[in-house]
Amino acid sequence: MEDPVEEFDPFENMTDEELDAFVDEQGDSAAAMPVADVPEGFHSGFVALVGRPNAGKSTLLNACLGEKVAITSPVAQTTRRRMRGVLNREDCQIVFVDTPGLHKPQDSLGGELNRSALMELDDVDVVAMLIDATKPVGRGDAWVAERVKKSHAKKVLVLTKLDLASPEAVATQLEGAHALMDFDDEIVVSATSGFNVDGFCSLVASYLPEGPRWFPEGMTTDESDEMLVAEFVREKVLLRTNQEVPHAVGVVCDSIESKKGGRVLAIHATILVEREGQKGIIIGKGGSMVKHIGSDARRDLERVFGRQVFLELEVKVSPGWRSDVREIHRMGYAADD
Ligand SMILES: Nc1nc2c(ncn2[C@@H]2O[C@H](COP(=O)(O)OP(=O)(O)OP(=O)(O)O)[C@@H](O)[C@H]2O)c(=O)[nH]1
Ligand SMILES: [Mg+2]
Repeated sequence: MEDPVEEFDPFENMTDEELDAFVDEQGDSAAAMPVADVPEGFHSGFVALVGRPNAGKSTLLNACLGEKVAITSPVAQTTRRRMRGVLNREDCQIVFVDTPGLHKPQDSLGGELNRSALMELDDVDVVAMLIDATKPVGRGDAWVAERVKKSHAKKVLVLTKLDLASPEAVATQLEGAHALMDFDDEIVVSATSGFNVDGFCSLVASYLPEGPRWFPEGMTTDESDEMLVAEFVREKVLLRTNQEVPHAVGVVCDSIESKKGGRVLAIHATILVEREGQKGIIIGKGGSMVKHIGSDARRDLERVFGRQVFLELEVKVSPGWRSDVREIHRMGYAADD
């Protein structure tokens, strides 16, 4: 697949001034209320994971939490919403903020994805800028770095996918990253092998101020159940389809009903595509594709909710939804949702 970042032109759809003004306008969107007393010397704060699409942000978030809350896939622009994941340790609470990959926007949806990532830069204590060890540092990274530089947060360089890179490649990537900007710290990780994942958590924790718990201890993510359903279904679509289909798909969870005395959840979700042909691909021969997507998603949802799940999926066409701001809001992919 063509990497949209390679032909990156930041001036095409948004000027720097427009982006800066937007980020300034956002104010303290990460503000949360303290929820519990904590021992003296307790540290807490917010850590944004930013970078180009596919850099490994969501995979690193899941690895840090030891639990899958964010969807991941080889398709660029998998993440469409800012999502918080909470890591509780004895002496600190780290609130990770996963963001959509920063990229050249092709439509209204792309613009919203960039905005929701950029909104986080000034509202956090630490910005972790992820760079893929296997993809040469390029204009896309330079553009991200320009934004990161302006944040008042501590800046940590995270070179990801170490398991896929030779020591020489790592050295070249670090050199390329150092040329982009000055970082306060850096670390090399592999989220899939687990290498340095704890080290990354400890590193960012060391930059957090003393503070309260912002979220209750049992809470791992601030996503609603409906949004988790929609995202897990979308992930399965991304993993089973290719070419233009993954980007044309949006998922809405219509209902979640508790049945059989709470032992079963009956869930209905709608998969939206832009064209009839895409609908045919999602449904598949004799309904085989949608059946696979449903059973893949059901397995994940049963794990997430700890209950048996009946998942009903419907496929609908919503022509050009990615250019329709109302539809983008309805699906929950807008920056301020
Ligand atoms: N081998 C290897 N693959 C990784 C690692 N981290 C992420 N990946 C893979 O890289 C791909 C992209 O990972 P994501 O976590 O979805 O990337 P992202 O930065 O969240 O991407 P967007 O949401 O599109 O911005 C997936 O196929 C992951 O499995 C890693 O440490 N090692
Ligand atoms: Mg992601």
